[in-house]
Amino acid sequence: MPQLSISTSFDAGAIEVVSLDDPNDIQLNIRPDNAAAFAQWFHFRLQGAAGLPLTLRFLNAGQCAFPKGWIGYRVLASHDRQHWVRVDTSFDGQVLTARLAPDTHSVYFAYFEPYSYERHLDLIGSAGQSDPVQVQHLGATLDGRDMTLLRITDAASAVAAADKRKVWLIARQHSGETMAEWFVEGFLERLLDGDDPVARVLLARCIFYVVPNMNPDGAVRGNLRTNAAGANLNREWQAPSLDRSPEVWLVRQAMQQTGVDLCLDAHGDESLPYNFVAGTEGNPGYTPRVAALEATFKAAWLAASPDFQTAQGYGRAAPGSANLTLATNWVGQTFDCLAFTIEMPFKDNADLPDELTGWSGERSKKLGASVLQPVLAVVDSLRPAASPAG
Ligand code: GEM
Ligand code: ZN
Repeated sequence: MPQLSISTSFDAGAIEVVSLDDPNDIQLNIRPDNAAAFAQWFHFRLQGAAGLPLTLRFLNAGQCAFPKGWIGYRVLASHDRQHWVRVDTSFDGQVLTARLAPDTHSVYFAYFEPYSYERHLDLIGSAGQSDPVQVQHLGATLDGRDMTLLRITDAASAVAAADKRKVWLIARQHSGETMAEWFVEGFLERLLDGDDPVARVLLARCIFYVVPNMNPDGAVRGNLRTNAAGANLNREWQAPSLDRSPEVWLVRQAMQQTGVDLCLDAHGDESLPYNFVAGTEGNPGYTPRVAALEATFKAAWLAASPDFQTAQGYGRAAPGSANLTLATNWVGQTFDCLAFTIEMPFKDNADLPDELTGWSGERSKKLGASVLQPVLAVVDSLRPAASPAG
């Protein structure tokens, strides 16, 4: 009988092994976040199975945080940790089953294409080499990791800093939504491309504030949704605390220092196989001005990327019903500004599926690059024109 082994001792490693005795019936459980009940993220390495027909059964899939997320979902696998492909997967309402015959004795599995902390540090390192970028330290997380903010603008622009629009992009409050940090990577690559005319115009008219990873502790711990203390950061924005949600506390403090004219909060959605946005229509302070900006932004994104759509999403919130503990709602309400939650799928874009990869890191990067177009479409109307003096 072949000697199989499973390991998770690496960045975002997470699985519980029930039985490895039979390659055709590998039994696993998806484990919860370290200090919260949310369970959906998995990432592990299987060794010793080259050429064997494998069946992996995730026994507790039906009890995970988002069981509907398994309907139409396909597990990701990689031999080299760089290239990830979808494998044959089924879900019977309780058990998620994946079947494959790996080519090599080492194969990784993950809920979505991982984005490692080392890659996060490399992203900051490479961005910091560009003239428009200032790398700023906001403070430490509970596990002692850096909360890093990138301040990005063309300092030589004729537009005075005080007149530049403050555009915030935060990502990965929910650490298992790794597509969010892939999105930021693509956004930054285009924004820092000196040959890109849209990027050049935006850097002249805006100051961008980018937080590539809002939840580095949860990311390394292999949490789906929460930080080291078990806090769902996207429910902490009304009253963050340094001892439970320092990540939000530090970013909120920075926003209050800089001001916000547009805020984008990048996430992933377990169930809906689409890219979409959720706005602030449920906020008590929602106005026709913000509604018009939302329409312009969405129309421009539709024109810029066939991977974006507005037909599917969370639906409109009733007036005044918004939960102001969510980043997008709190920022929109506090700064009377345009603010969106951006959602990408763990599954695929059902309107434009890719049989081999489904939704992927690379496609998230392309979507992140495309969002510069809707930002350009609204940048000159984010605030009402100043009335003439006198
Ligand atoms: C979501 S944001 C929830 C927004 N819901 C509606 N109806 N606008 C969350 O935090 O639960 C973001 C995410 O995790 O993807
Ligand atoms: Zn999220």
